[in-house]
Amino acid sequence: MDTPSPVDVAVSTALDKERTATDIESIKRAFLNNLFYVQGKPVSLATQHDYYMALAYLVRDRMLHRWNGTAESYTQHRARTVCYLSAEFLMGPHLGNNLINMGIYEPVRQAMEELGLNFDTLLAQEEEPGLGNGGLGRLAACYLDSLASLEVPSVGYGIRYEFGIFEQDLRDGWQVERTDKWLRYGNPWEVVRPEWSVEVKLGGYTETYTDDQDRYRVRWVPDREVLGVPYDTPILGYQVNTANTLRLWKAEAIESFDFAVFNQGNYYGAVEQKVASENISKVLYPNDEKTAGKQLRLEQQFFFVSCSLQDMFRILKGQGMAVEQFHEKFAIQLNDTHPAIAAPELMRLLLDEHGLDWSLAWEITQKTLAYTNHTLLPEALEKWPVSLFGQLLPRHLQIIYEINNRFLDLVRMKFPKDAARLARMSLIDESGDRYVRMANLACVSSHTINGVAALHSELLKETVLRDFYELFPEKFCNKTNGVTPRRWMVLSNPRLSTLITSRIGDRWIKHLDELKAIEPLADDAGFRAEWRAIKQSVKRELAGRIHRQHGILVDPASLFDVQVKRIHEYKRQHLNVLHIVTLYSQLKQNPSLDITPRTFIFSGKAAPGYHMAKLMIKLVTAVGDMVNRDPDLRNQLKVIFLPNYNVTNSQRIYPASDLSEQISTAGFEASGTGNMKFAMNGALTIGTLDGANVEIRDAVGAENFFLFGLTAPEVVALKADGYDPYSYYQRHPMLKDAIDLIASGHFSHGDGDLFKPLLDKLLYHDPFMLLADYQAYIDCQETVGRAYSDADSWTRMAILNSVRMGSFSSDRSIAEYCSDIWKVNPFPVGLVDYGEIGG
Ligand code: F55
Repeated sequence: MDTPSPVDVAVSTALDKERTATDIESIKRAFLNNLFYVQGKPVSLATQHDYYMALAYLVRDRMLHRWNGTAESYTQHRARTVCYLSAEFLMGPHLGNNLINMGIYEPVRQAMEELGLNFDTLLAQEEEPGLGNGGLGRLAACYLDSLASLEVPSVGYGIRYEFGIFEQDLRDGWQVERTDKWLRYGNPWEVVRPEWSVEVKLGGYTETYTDDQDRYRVRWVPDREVLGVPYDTPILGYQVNTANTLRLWKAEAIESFDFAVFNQGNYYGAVEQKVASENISKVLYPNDEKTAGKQLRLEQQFFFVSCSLQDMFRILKGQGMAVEQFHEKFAIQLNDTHPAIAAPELMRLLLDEHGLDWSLAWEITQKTLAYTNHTLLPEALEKWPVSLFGQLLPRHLQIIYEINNRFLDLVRMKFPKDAARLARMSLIDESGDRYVRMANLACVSSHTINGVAALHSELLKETVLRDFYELFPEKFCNKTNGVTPRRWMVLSNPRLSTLITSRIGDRWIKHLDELKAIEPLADDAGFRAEWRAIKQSVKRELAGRIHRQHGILVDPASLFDVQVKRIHEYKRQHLNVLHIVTLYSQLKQNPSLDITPRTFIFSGKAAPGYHMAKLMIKLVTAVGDMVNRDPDLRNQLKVIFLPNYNVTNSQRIYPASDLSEQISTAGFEASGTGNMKFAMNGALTIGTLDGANVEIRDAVGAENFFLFGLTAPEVVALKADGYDPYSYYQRHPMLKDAIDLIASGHFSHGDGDLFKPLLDKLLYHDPFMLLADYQAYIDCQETVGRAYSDADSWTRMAILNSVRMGSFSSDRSIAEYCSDIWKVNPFPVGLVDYGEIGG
């Protein structure tokens, strides 16, 4: 513990102990105080949301002690800091998570119940910050939790989108989007820091000049500037004093710029500029795994990167450190290429603003940056038209050209007379219209490049980044993804967590490997019965919700067969549908057939412009409409599409699942993280050898995993051979039946055209090889059905899945990033106990 300074003592006596106490009576008093004085409502007029706000503020008060102490301690000791740069942070609701990590979940629940309030209703009031599309954004959120829990100094830097990922409604079975107005009723978790605002330049031109030491210099003369205002959210570690920061930038107009126009008498022009500036942080682009290629998107990327780097220089200076020490103070991780503009921006700041020479600036840049790749899909590899890039960031384009010249010299030395290689590796694509290639830029500018699962990291080296691997083999490594057990077990599955803790204590929450100690209990009939009872009760709860919200009755004893994730052809939700239609046909042809009763649950958003994905949603809902109402099926099949998949809803789904669908075409899903959340909660996986499925299967045991389908090399080989999907349709009668039934209009009120685009693509192109994997999938699902009918053996497998998932904690991933990439150590924060000193 740090020795308290006189100021500490002075502050501590001024601190209000009412704002730190965590006993039940103090919590109740603080709650009623906040309701009255912060929320400004008497009890008689308060809504559930007012109660939520009063509660959130008392929790925030109790975090500030740690947050301030952490900031003070890092500053004092100039701690080496990880900066995680990400265009997305899919945090999910904060309240429950903060209560868990602070260790006050139970007293707070009790205090609320004693006041006659329903605690779960209060938790449900929070509008989740959905500032991400899916896996990549949620991974960033899990990593912040682990960084704080491992006591690693770190800042998450991103954009405070006014509108996060759209909300999804279903109308007539089709997706319709609504804007996500998450800030409508205020955000109690953030603190705005206007004093640390920074200015960001855009557009204009560059000019050269000689400085007072007669050195040749470049100056960027922008044609507009915007203000970046930081909004900070504390990120509490689990049962430690560390509270790190998520710093999100909001774009605002710079007053002086407004006034310039205003003074010319152009009032509307001034307001227009204000609107244009604020547009930068207005809305999250909803395209998962596909680049938009829009100028505003590049503006967003540059905006948050420039703000963040300028912030780092401010911190460096504030701690009395030299610009030359930048890479000693900070390790920057690029979450995919969205922040890759950090390379030329850091170079510009070092060269133009801080006067370093090229070689030192480049050394610092390379020693600071590391790059994580999240996808092999070509449509997700970012590239910007050179013309657009040069108009918005003229100085950066110059710097990129210079990086490229020097880099291509290196390539020429290592691979003489290899023009094709040079053209592939250039930072500029010149094969047609000219583009800046962001992945190439990230590879050249980083000291380390990683994939997110073992298979993915290997495929990166063999395919999209092969040339870079041949040039820089030492830069490449793997960091298999992980997820935080605090949110994905303790918070979302309290009953299962309590059962585990009752047997092995609670150390597993921080050391997930220790779940292994439960393994012998898989053979204990009593333990299995308890496990099963918990699964049943969680399934009953979800069934109740489905009934209340969608009017559909599902049997909690049926097999809950679940596929929840973004809707994408490579993830193959339509393969799942083909299985459902096959079962449906079999039951219709033989109504006395007994199958394992199943409830198929789907959830997920489609990118608004991705028509095929939207048609896939319509297909699921259309099949559900027929299946759910058909008395012939004797309730053996139900198909539900749960709208608006988000963190909040997913927390109710994973714990209630029996079967986890991880059925992407092998070689296409970089890792997957939902696969981990399911398995931790005791769902068995049906899956391909794709992404992290491979490692999950190794961990839980092949005998506890339902494997099917082509392997990644087989997918490549079959494609090279000239894959003919139509021949599979002709050769497999059940497949033909299923496709013909959909094509007949059976699920679309006789409209045989509705699903034609989807079916034609399967029959004549099938880039994701559903038809090749169909029979293996059907056969494997039959094995699943039989396995589920032996409840005891199923439960045994479920337990083994869960307790063997130790290495998929994001704590393991982050520990590896820290030691192998960031070279940063934990820095425990000793808290001055203000309460004690204050007496
Ligand atoms: C979002 C926007 C663009 Cl322009 C491109 C990609 C994305 C995006 O959300 N990608 C994404 O989520 N990728 C996923 O990352 C996860 C975390 O590493 C992986 O588990 C998953 O396999 C991968 O698809």
